[in-house]
Amino acid sequence: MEMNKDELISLYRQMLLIRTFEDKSAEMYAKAKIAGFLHLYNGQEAIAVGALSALHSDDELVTHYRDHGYALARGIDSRFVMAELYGRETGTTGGRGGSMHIASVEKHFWGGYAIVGGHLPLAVGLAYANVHHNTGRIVLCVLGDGSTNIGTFHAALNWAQLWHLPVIFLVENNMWAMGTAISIHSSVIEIYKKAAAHEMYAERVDGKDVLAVHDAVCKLAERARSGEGPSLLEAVTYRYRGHSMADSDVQRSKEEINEQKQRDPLTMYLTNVLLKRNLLTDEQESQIHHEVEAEVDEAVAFADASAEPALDTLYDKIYAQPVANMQIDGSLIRPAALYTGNGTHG
Ligand SMILES: Cc1ncc(C[n+]2csc(CCOP(=O)(O)OP(=O)(O)O)c2C)c(N)n1
Repeated sequence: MEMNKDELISLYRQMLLIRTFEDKSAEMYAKAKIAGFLHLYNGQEAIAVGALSALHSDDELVTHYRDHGYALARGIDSRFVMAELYGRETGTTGGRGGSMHIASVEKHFWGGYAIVGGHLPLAVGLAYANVHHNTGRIVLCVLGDGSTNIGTFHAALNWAQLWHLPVIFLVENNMWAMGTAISIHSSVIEIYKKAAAHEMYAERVDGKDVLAVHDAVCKLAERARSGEGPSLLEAVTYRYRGHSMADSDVQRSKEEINEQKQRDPLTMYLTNVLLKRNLLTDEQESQIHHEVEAEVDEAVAFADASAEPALDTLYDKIYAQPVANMQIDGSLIRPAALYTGNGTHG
């Protein structure tokens, strides 16, 4: 898919937004504004931006827990994403999910998932449902290299291939699964080769090159849409930060991290594409920086000003009925509206 000048500049803006958002999230985590787990996406931005720019905005998306970049690249308002990290009622899932569970029904983003590989069968189900209802939509399922060692990986690939479902399994190979290097956790280092066990079409791409990712996903999306079935794309990348904010990151050497930063996806795209082709001036670039920083500051201000969910809504939007009404901090917590049949939630 050929992109015009504005679209090419937009790829850079999106990557910069993700990086700036992630840096700000780390800062807010350190200030204890954000609690729980926080897995940041620094270094991997070109994959989410390249992949989603190759899909229709209503194609189905389901990801692992490293999901903020996908939410932003899908066009979810950064204020609502930040508010979700803060656990506020204005967040994407009303503050219930937090960092690992950003989701938006409206944007066909069915969520980040915390259970490694747990979302792969869901992606197969989504693809099956879309074929059944003849929607023309395809599914992008994002996972990490470590997730390809888990049973659901093979179960999902098997069914997707057997039923020729329109799903792209996008593996972000950032060389590490938590603190375990790929050479220690996987018998196959070139992850795309694992698809061969299911006779599934697979490719490997430079995950730091946003245009290469875009082109690869365009091709695989076309295959899926024209009934040629599923595929697996391995995007080779690197994450700059530890596994999560709780990780002291002692397993990786400083030399390795610094070497990886020499091929930074944002810098490479800015220098080798936008500036080289005269699509952007230095002034326009610094203007984009200012705009992005202002947007992220606004997201933080919005989250700060948002309320926490009211305690008496604790059981709203859940599937199981609590055993009985209970008291927390002197407040009566009532069963979910879903079960009393008088609410709008569920
Ligand atoms: C079923 C399951 N087992 C273990 C964990 C703990 N865990 C969380 S992330 C992770 C590593 C996943 O690595 P990878 O798939 O490469 O993704 P990355 O974090 O590198 O993006 C593990 C083992 C989990 N969340 N779920």
